[in-house]
Amino acid sequence: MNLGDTQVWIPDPEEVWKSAEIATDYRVGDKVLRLLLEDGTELDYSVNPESLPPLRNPDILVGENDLTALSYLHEPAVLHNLRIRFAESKLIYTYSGIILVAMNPYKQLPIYGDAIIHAYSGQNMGDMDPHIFAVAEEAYKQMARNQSIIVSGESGAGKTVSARYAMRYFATVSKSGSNAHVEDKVLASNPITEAVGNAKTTRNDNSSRFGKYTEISFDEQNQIIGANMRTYLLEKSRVVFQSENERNYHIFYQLCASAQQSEFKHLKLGSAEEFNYTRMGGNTVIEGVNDRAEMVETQKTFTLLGKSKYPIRGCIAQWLCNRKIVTSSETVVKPMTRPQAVNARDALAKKIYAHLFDFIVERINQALQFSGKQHTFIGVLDIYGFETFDVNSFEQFCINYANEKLQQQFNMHVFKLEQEEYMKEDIPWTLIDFYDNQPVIDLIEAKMGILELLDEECLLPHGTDENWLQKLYNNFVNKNPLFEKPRMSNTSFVIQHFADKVEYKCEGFLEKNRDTVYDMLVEILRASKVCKVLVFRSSLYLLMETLNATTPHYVRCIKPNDEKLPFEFDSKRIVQQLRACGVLETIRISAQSYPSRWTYIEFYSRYGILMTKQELSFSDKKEVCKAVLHRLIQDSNQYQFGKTKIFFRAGQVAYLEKLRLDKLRQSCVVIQKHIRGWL
Ligand code: AD9
Ligand code: MG
Repeated sequence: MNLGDTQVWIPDPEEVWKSAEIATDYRVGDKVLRLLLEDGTELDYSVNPESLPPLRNPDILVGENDLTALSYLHEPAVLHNLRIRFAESKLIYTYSGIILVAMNPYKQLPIYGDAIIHAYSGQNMGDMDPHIFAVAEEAYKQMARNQSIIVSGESGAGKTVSARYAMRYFATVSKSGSNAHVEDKVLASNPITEAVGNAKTTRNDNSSRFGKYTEISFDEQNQIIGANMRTYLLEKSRVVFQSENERNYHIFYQLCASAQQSEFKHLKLGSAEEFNYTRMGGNTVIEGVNDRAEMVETQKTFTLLGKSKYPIRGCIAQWLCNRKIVTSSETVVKPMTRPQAVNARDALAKKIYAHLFDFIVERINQALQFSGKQHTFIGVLDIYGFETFDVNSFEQFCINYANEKLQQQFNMHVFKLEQEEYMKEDIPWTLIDFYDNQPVIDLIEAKMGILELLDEECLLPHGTDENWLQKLYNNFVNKNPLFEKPRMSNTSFVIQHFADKVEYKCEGFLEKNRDTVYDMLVEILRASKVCKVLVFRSSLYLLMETLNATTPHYVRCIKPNDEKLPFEFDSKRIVQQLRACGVLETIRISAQSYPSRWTYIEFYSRYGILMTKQELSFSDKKEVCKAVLHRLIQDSNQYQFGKTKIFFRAGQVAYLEKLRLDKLRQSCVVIQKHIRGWL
């Protein structure tokens, strides 16, 4: 085989993949390739004779707006295509089959105005450039059934911004004269929850410290009638502790910045620099953000949601309460040690804040309640993606567990349904060994799994993090391949998640788990005497149930660099995220699959014009379809005949369409000739 001049990709420590050209003839069985690199240097590259480096796509395909349309489908092809679109053409959206990949541009782009919304409204996804509005339109169009838009990605990748745009799309396209304000109210829920649930972190100045699922309700005319919101896992520790260069929740700074305003004077607040809880991170301001002006906005949205239903003063009294606790640390009563008192104070502050947060969400839900009949809903899920830090604790464990569940749902939707359909249709097709993450979910949630052991330990009067960890070691080390004990540590454990291995420190698991379950536990124990433990798990379970009953649409946000630089493409960071979010899995399956499917009836009606008299003489329509395809497409690997459908490989339907169009044109010419003859 002569592969001279062929373009390939080879691994590179900096760029992940770099382009090279095979410089000399390559013969099958050779172990070394002479490569010509882009900088003009030559390189002898050892290869496994059976597998050459991944091949480059022809230039004509580069820049495709759907990654699954590439001819060679592999990681370097995907990365290169995204680089060309993002870094060169400044296009932030790309499809990967059913996923919308959204790269954060870190720059305001003129692509979100009402005119653009109207341009997408009513259009087909395939006819328009990839966009969050195209995904929103797709969900809107399919509203005969409940829909969901699942937005995920790591911190700062653009989830909240994407979710906001999707919601704005619905509000704009469904605007009616009669119920005009309801859309605005639905949108107003965003700034309020952001004021109380978002904070500056080192990764994102406006980082959501909770997960949010907003269900927008529509009536039979597809008009918004209201909404309902569920929140998950608010980060309570932030109320009492912030790392360097991070802040507490925005609302504290907004209130402090507005301390001198008449409506807040009675709170006797001072500057954020004065309070331990707000100055701990070392910097109380965010560049480019005016907290006082933000407070005005927050107030405006409170008002929009209906002042009477929204006792803003009542809420602020609660904030005040929070302040008072802060100062009480100096006047702690004697019998407690100072650390104990500090702990008690912090625990109370966290509890109050969590209650307040829930209270606000509840009030927003009340304000968005609808009276009419809901026909369908579109749910928008904005939830943190998979997380792995240097030190991972209970919070990361919960987040990653939630992501395992979401990934499984995604797998179910894309891969399993896909494969099941081939099987149902009796198509000879090898099962693709996609990653099924059920085993890791079992490790976490099955009987005697990590969570059950944690709950048990929490119920013991002298339960400790260490005892619990010891039980994990006893139960899983060398027994479950997804669980490991780190060699150098007796205080942590490692889980092999779908995206990566993560080491969790056991410290604080019991307390934090108790914190989430305790109130509910007591209630349940009281009510039923049955020790059935709920955590976060029950709300996660409910969320999964809800999502499973909808048609899902996936948006995967990618953070292109850690420096927040506009249109800067950091290959390493991007590949890491593509691997973690399932994009590369979809690519792999697309490469082996049949993207177009037609029932025999559909095919027969559409392509009747291509059938010969002899083919049409068969009484069985299926036989007609088979005969015509055998004649028109020589390579029988390009299609498969199922029980009820014909499956086509990429490009085949386009080819048939072209034949059909040519035939129609010919027929037109013939008809015109006849007409002329008559005249
Ligand atoms: V976190 O997990 O809540 O910490 P998100 O939600 O993924 O995170 P967010 O949507 O808040 O990230 O985006 C971070 C910042 O990126 C925004 O504040 C914007 O400055 C920037 N961003 C994100 N998407 C876009 C966009 N489509 N256009 C312009 C964007 N800027
Ligand atoms: Mg966010």
